[in-house]
Amino acid sequence: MTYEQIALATEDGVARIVMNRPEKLNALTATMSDELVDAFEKAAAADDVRCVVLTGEGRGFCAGQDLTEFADAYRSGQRPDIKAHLAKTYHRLIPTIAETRKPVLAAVNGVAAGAGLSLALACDIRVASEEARFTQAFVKIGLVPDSGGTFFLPRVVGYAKAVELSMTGEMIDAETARELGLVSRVFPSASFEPDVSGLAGTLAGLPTQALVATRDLIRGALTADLDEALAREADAQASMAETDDHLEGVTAFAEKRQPQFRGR
Ligand code: LHQ
Repeated sequence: MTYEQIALATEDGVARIVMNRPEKLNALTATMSDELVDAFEKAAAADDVRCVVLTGEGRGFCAGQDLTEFADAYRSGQRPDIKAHLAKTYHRLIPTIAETRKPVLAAVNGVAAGAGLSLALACDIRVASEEARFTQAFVKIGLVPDSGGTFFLPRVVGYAKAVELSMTGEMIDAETARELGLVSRVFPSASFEPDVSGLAGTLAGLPTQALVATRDLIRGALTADLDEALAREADAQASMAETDDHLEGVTAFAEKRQPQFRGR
């Protein structure tokens, strides 16, 4: 697939997926959604990719659904078939991101609104530029959060803040997002790209299978009881014990050197 609205480039084990409609703050079209699914699938399948970064070109991360996509229907007094649209777009894209078998880092360079915020929430780790802003914009157009917005946000910031942010649609800045745990780190805008590359490079150098299994376990444990969680940990640990990276980790420790993990 050739891309019109995104870009994908891989360097030093990091696949960088860039939403690229800067003049519209990277608002999501059906085309962009298809392209993002394709890019995440490609990055997940590539042996040389050990970390995926999702970011936006220009001053926006992603302004959510492109509201002009349905303009004709609204103008003619009809209503778009949103259920069909969700099935075609976000219900493929969000699980694809969330289930990528590589660590996924959202590098939120600018405003993230509505489904744009949901994209970031579906990633494993979120970092922001100090210029980033965040809003559950859905309520402002009389909609409920979709694209996983009701699933991930309470898991990330807790029930009370998730309800408040979703009901008010309040725009919050990067520092507030960090205080809420919505993003892990805020980087100065001047050093945003190198700071993101540094973190992505660190993730790409870690034992990839263990990172993905860790995410799976933590996500699963949110709805498991303790016995189930312990049983899943034991199964996953038995699998990790078979990996080359585990052997490398314990060997490097014994030899008092830095491990060279290969993601195998
Ligand atoms: C946009 C958009 C946009 C098109 C900025 N679309 N052009 C799922 C299924 C079905 C239906 C609906 O929704 C969903 C899920 C959702 O995502 S619902 C939420 C959709 N998103 C929004 O409601 C956010 C709308 N945008 C905004 O509120 C503002 O643009 C924000 C707060 C994001 C940024 O404000 P500013 O920094 O002041 O920028 P701006 O408003 O001037 O936008 C710059 C340009 O981007 C502008 O175009 P123009 O040609 O006038 O320069 C905007 O029209 C365009 N743009 N968001 N979602």
